[in-house]
Amino acid sequence: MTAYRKYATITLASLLALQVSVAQTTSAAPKKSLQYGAQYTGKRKDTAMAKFRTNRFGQFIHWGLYSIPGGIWQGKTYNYAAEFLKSSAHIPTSTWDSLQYQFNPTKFDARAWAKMAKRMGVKYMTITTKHHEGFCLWSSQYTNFHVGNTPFKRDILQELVTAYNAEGIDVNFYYSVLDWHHPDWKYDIKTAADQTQFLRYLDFAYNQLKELATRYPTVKCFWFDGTWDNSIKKNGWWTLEVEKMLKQTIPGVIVNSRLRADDYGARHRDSNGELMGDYESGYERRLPDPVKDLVVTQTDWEACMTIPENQWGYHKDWSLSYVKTPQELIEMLTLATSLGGNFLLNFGPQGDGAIRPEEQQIATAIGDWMKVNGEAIYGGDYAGLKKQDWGYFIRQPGSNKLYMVVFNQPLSGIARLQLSDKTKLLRSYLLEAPGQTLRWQETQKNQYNLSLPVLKKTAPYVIVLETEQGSGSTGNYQEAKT
Ligand code: H76
Repeated sequence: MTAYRKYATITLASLLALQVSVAQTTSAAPKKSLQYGAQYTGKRKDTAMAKFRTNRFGQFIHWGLYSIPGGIWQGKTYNYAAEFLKSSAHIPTSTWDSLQYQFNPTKFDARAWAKMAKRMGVKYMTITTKHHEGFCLWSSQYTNFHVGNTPFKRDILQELVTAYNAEGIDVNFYYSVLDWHHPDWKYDIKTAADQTQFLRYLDFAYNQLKELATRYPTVKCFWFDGTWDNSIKKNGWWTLEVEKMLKQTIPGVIVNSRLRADDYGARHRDSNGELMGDYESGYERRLPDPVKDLVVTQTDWEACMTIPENQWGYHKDWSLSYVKTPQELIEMLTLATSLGGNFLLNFGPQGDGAIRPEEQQIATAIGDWMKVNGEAIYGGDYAGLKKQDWGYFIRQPGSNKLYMVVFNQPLSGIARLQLSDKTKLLRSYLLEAPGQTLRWQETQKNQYNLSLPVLKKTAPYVIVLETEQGSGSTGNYQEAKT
């Protein structure tokens, strides 16, 4: 029996306790005393986290039994997320689970997937080891509901880890705590018997996570999902125990904020407002506002994004919602980088193991752009400057370069730059054509009009500003006297 179990009784008692204990500290705001809250404040400073942060661009992969029906059941198309088909079409668990015997993705080629990812320019890949349906992409010793018991038999997770790592791409594991297959899963805890049953589920999930961390030791991050139900909120102790166990098993491993709940059921941020886990993972199919949401720059964070509106698993019919263009996706990646966050772009491979042509085309288009402009993205960070009309500033820490990613080409051919009062402009050029220097003039204090290159193309482009920290202003402008 796992050692963490001792917390279970404490937690059951705290469930019933109505009184919230508040410990007064010497600081102005009273802090609640928490056993299961944030473990530290601010950003992690170790090299594993620095690697995660400099990766910036990742590939999300949703693959499971839901990839076989692809959003269509008994001739009827369901527009809701394809990986939710069991729920949307009210399919009984035993019927759904028998898809296991149809799972035979003969076109699956882990090396081809990894090559496509490499070409697209991602530095990490996050794979659904188990989604809400409960089906495992590895041969888990804790359930029979796994890929080893399909006609395909092969350990898909191992093949993916090997192939992606061989391309130099980090692999992260998505794990859904919510589980539609396991008989002991519960959405809420109302009685002691509920808790007893749910503890069996929590043991199962804990054991699976330990198994994943032990069997696939190169995993860099665990990406938890399906943790929003009351059952988990009432067992915040378990989320901390999982975080600790994973970190003990794999030094440096990263855990997203979505796993965590504290003593009072607060999620992502604890009852004192501190981020739990290592990075904020609440941005799903949306991005922070680059003007209003600057608070994101104070922690590490990652946004995950679908290509259609809300399809993660493979859906056969992409005509049912708006499908984002490569340029929109590149802008999202740039926006995320400019606010110090990562961008995780989702792919839903087909039930036969092939990747749909639309996704391949998007990957190619993004890869073409990244090949030329990736220097601005990888390792890029918040520049501490106001959002400007032409696009996004990105800072490269430890370098004297500021990058401008231009999405809105001014008709005037002139971009207005507001730099900080200590930034002196030395040289400016198009990233693609470093030999050709661009001209600028200071028009107000630390505000410059930069003459953009005349370009025939319509794609976003990057301008490099070589700078020096010192006195920013040239003084060559005249202020009005009023
Ligand atoms: C709701 C929900 C889940 N969270 C996203 C990241 C997908 O996995 C979706 O199925």
